[in-house]
Amino acid sequence: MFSPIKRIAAIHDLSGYGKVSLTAIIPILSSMGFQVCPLPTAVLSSNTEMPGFKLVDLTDHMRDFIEHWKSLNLEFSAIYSGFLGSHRQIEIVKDFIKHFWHPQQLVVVDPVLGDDGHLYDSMTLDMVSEMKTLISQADIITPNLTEACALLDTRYNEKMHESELKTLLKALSNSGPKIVIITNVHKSDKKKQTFVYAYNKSDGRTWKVQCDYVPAHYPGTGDAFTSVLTGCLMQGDSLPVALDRAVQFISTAVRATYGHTHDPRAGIFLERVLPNLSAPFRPSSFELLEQE
Ligand code: PXL
Repeated sequence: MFSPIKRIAAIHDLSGYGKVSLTAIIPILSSMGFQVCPLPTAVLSSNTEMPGFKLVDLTDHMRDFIEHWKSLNLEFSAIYSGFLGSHRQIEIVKDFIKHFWHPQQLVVVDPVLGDDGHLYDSMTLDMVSEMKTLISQADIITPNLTEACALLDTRYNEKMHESELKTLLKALSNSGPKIVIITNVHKSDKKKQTFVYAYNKSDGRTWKVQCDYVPAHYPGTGDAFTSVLTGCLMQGDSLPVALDRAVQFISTAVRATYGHTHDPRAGIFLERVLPNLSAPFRPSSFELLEQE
């Protein structure tokens, strides 16, 4: 079915409070000019960092929803998945991509599995194996360092040397994705800096972008980062420009939130910075590391 607006299937949970998943993804990609079609995996009262959250799992309804979309002959310019709650949900996403895939499409998989060297409590080794097969169907993946190591069965080391990071990037791209982006990387010599590394298999170039350090953790910044990155690439930006715009957006959002007296578990004040997505781009920190 023809659409004058590019459509994105977003397979994520909907958390009523605390800016994560669909409540971050929809406003970001809508304000960048895309029509987001959410396929919710679960509905939660809040993100899982808020104590006492309530959850309704929608796994049993996802296939029915997908059948309806098939009957409408929907086409998507992008498919974007994030946190998935079970082995079955990962299988459903794999089947979704197989059915709705077409050559001009961008398939973005954020393989949410863990952070800081540990898998999240809800993740099983079985889900890690299933995630390995899901990333093989993606064009772009955005693991953090913990997830990159888990997907490659490599020991996590918080302060990896740049040469080891390049090995991880290439090993992950060998499993399928054209673009591999590893977020949240700390450097051994500079404690208070984090970086994003990216490898583009199509031109053999590796990029590094430096992120501002703020001593606070806000859930949902990964979802916001991958959403801005996806939107920028779909708007026609090059990979380094898309990375730079996404990093700058998150950094501004975190700074806009940090000065307030605010429970960080509730996430960033996204609405304060959404208009920045329409601002002219000013390159800041991207750096070419290597070209094969
Ligand atoms: O991707 C972040 C995320 C997604 N979904 C839920 C979450 C979080 C982070 O806390 O709680 C339900």
